[in-house]
Amino acid sequence: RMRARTGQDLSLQATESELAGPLSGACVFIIDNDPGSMEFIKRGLQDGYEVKCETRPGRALYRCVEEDPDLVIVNGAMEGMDPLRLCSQMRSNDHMRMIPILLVASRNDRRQILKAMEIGVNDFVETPLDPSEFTLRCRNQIRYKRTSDGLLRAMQETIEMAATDALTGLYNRRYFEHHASAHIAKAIAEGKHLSLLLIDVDHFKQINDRYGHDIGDAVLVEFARRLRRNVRGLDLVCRYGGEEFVIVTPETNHDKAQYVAERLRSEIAGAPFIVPATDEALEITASIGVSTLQLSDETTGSLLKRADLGLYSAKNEGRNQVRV
Ligand code: GH3
Ligand code: MG
Ligand code: MG
Ligand code: MG
Repeated sequence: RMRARTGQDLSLQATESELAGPLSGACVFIIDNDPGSMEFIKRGLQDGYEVKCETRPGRALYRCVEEDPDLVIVNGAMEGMDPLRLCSQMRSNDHMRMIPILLVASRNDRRQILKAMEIGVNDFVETPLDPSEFTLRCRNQIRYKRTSDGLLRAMQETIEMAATDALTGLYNRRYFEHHASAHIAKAIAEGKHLSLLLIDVDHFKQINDRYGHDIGDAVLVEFARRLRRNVRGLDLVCRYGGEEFVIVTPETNHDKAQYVAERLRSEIAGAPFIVPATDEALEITASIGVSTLQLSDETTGSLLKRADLGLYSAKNEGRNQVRV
């Protein structure tokens, strides 16, 4: 059995109990505007499912998105409406794309079955229902849904991990390199301002040397937190390298960028960093180089280069300062 990082079960193989019984906790949503046949379908399901029903076809799509079931069963013999139109709407709904649909079709309606499969209905059973076949087809669809849910979650986690710095939780350099250029291109296209801040912890090597690498790490975590808390949601905050950070601030001109940088500098220097599990309070400072979009051929590289020159001056002129 394959397990993702968080330990959730990807169910790539079924255990024997899963093959024999219902998949525990699975939610099945039945759509049928006839209470009698609805009851009949419901009774055909194995115990152990959480069963939800909707008799008003006009509400079915909305309810389904809300309930987010593991399987939708649609009675193909509903009176006064087109069940396949409903299936087709569900199939093209963004929130329902991954939810399997099983059609209960009449044995003599081959055209409906073919049409249903064309629309993307996942499976069908014919009336009169064969209870064992109904059970198995439901379970197969639910198991398939669970497997794809697990894979999707694992994939989302992987994407998130690939973009994130594990220590600080900020975006990493890879993410920065992918997205900074898009921010710049957008600013140029829309004629908007944009600035970049390059931030480096002062004498960080001494922190490591004096207090150890773990304390150094804790300082970086708190440092990142102070950066994040003192910029806007639309600013791109990244850990660029060891003790070096970069922030892209859209819609921010030269003066405003300097103001933001100065605020960050004072948020770092203004209050000591408390070392966890000791009473030690560390005075941390940072130097910041700022650059602002000037030319229409500006790139991430040219902005970084100018910010780096500012950072170099800030270091040379005594650290704990902002330079452009
Ligand atoms: P300056 O003021 O000139 O920037 O001096 P500095 O000591 O900060 O700069 P230097 O580049 O000499 O040292 C950076 C140090 O950061 C060296 C490296 O061991 C440390 N470092 C880099 N990444 C990490 C990390 O993830 N954790 C810890 N604890 N230290 C790190
Ligand atoms: Mg440094
Ligand atoms: Mg250095
Ligand atoms: Mg450095």
